[in-house]
Amino acid sequence: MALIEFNKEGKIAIFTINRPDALNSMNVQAARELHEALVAFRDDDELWVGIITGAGDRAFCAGADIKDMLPFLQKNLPQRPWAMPATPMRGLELWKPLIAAINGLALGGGLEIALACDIRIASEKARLGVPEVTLGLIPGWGGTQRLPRMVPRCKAAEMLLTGKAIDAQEAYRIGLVNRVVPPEAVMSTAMEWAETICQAGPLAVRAAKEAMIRGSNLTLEDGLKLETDLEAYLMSTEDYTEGAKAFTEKRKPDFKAR
Ligand code: DAK
Repeated sequence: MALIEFNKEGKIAIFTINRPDALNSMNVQAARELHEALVAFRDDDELWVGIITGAGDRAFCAGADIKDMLPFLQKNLPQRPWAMPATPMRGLELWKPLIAAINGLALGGGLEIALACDIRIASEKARLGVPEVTLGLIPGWGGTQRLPRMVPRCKAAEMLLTGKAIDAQEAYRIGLVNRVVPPEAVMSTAMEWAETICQAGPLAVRAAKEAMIRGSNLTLEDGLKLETDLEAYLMSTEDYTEGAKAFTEKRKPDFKAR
């Protein structure tokens, strides 16, 4: 049985972490499967947007599997960091957009998966936190870096230093999630957002994500240069020709990701 289910609905890829008995915590095998599924998504021209969610109604993901992944990391870090499969959390560049459909607990590595997504839809029942310090560790899939870049620094410090989880409303209030919806609406809301993104030019969507993410590490001047380069590239695409033509012809564009 796959630990990461990979389903396709039109242009949308749905990845489901499938270890509900262990609150969808990520063991090494699940991390490998997530790597493989996301690489397949990246390389499939027919897939434009991805959604990551968790199986069952309790958890999105309760983090790294403490009994499996943490011993593996203890053995391999720091000499063999590459032993850990590359994912968008660390090591895998992915410009196609990802939506986290947070159907329940998002803790530790689970919250870090959500932080590596671009849009986060949370269930009213979700709780989000980085409890690693309570284990004597710090987050290792980017939590110490992405969280303070995403929410006010004092809230990031509160979460990272106490390890205490916050509820979905608090996560919304501090800008950690885009929407909070009833549990039964999490997946349908994520699908609606994905479908909306699929209406836009896919190459433009990817360029917007790339500009945003790479730009956040650049000076404003270098970021503006990156933006110009990406814009020049987009202007050379068939999709832009189609987008502008569709506007003048007062019809919906038929984008092809070319
Ligand atoms: N790992 C392994 N098993 C887990 C788990 C986890 N993270 N979370 C839950 N489970 C398992 C429980 O062991 C239990 O299994 P059985 O005993 O039934 O076999 C089952 O899921 C149900 O959980 P509970 O019985 O504990 O359920 P409760 O409702 O009582 O409690 C809970 C729910 C979420 C409060 C509790 O399960 C809990 O505290 N879980 C641990 C949460 C946590 O500490 N997460 C952070 C893990 S550390 C790195 C990359 C990533 C990371 C680090 C480095 N590098 C690339 C360097 C990430 C680190 C982490 O995420």
